[in-house]
Amino acid sequence: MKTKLFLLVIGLLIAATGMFAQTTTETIKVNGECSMCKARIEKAALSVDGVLTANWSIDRHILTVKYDKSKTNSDQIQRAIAAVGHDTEKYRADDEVYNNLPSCCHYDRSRLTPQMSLDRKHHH
Ligand SMILES: [Cu+2]
Repeated sequence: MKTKLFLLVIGLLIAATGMFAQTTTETIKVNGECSMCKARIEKAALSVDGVLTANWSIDRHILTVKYDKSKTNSDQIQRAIAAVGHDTEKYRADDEVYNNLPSCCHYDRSRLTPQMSLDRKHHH
């Protein structure tokens, strides 16, 4: 009987831990060109509440983000990045914002063709 209770308590503890620590790591394709882009992309990702780490690879154009699933999601992070001028796999940056980037940051937009435009997507 005692063993059963013990297992129940352990089970509850594991469930409770799972509820609080919902950290996940994800890789997202993000368009960019140089180290300035890297700084801009990572800053935008980290500005999202719940994002713990962000690292964008200049060579691979891949952002690796670690975030708390109970606070944010991939969509929100991609929206924040598109808002500063970088196309992600899901969201296309506003043309005006993109055009205002320094010329060294003008990446080839045909490399990624996100279907959703940022301004047409409403918040949930
Ligand atoms: Cu750049």
